[in-house]
Amino acid sequence: MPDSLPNTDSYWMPFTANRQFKARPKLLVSAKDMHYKTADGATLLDGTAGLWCVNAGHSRPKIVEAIQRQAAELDYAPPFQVAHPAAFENASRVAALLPGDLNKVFFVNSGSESVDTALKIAIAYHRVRGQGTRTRIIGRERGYHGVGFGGISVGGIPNNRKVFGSLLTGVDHLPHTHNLEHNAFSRGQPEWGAHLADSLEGIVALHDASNIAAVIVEPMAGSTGVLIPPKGYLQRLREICDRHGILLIFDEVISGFGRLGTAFATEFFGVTPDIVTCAKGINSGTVPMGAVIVRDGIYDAFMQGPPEVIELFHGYTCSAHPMAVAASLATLDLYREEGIFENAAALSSYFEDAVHSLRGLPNVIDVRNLGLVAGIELAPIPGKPTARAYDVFTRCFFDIGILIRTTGDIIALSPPLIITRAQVDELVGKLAIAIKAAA
Ligand code: PXG
Ligand code: PLP
Repeated sequence: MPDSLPNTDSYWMPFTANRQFKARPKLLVSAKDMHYKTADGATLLDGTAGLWCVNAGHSRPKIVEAIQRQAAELDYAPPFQVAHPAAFENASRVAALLPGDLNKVFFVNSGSESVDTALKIAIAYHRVRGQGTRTRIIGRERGYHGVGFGGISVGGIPNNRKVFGSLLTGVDHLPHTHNLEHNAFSRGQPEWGAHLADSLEGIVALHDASNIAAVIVEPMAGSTGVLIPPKGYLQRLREICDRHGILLIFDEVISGFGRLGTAFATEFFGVTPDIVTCAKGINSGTVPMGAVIVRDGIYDAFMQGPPEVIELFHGYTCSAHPMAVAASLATLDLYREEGIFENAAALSSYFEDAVHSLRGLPNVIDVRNLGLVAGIELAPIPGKPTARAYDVFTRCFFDIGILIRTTGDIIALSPPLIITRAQVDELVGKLAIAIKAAA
């Protein structure tokens, strides 16, 4: 360990086994393009785009300079009853990446805030239209929608919910779509499982459509272990929501900004929701930022009362923060100038072949992929769930030179979208070594 090791006492780390971490810290000290440097001086190939967010690659000069310039020029501007011009441009640029009438953009600072904002907008929308009984929200098992009370309520990850009391009331859950018996080692979208969307009809029958505001799902679930929607599944959810006047929310915090080779997953799947949440890739993870994009009709429904009355009592001190906005505009420029989404699309079948070469390695019970995302599921060590994947993760960090992400016994790969074929080979080749070496 270097002499510069910090005193780790005060920092309560998020989603971390703090005592395990502090016994042997994994510290990152710098980053450039596809690589991190650790405090030990090692170089790691970034297989996770930080945490699914650094889509343009690390410390890109264009983004860095935009942030520096903005900090010197206008460090902060209040977002309530006042604004700065670039916020409007940023909203237009984000809206232009979405299809149809998804045109109105509400800025927030994280994916969690984007989810809570979307849920509040959905409930308030029905109320301003005189359908105030529509308050229930339907999420999905194994869904991840951040850590706000709204997000964990509609989310479906037991550990994120179980110690936090009664949560939001009036929430129900669809079944998740993950099924190894039918779909193990699928390439791209699995064939089996569209019918799982039909359970929404059962939930509607139980609660009555007049009480349901919205359904929220990740079009491709990332954080919970890379769950790829079966062919036809999202289309069917859309149809059922339409039939019953229920808003469909796509949580695109991970799938937005090129991860699947299109700007958003809504384009990839050809299914248009009513509300989209996003964050992370909006400025390549450089400054905290998120957004909620709604259809014109939703915004218009709020613009009815006297014009001097605030239409939505909601917002954050740092909504459309100048630094986040500057970073976002520079990032969107870079995505376009360098064809970064197109690179993701062009590489996705090469990436698919590479990750499926891991089939047959010890304990690998599934490989699944879409765009530049892959999930490699390992059989748990009996009685010690998560230990095997954590062992792979630690070997990768300290011995092998790649950064991966694990959740449970599932390894997730989601590299920056500037990755090259040679780097895909390196990432998957090194991961294979780690899987073979692990317990
Ligand atoms: N929705 C989705 C679909 C996400 O993936 C959030 C909301 C929350 O975003 P914030 O910015 O509040 O963290 C996310 C975040 C993982 C992992 O291990 C993934 C996320 C966050 C933390 C860990 O894969 N995604
Ligand atoms: N708590 C207090 C005491 C506040 O004054 C504020 C905002 O003014 C908040 C929480 C909310 O902070 P933010 O707007 O950054 O979400």
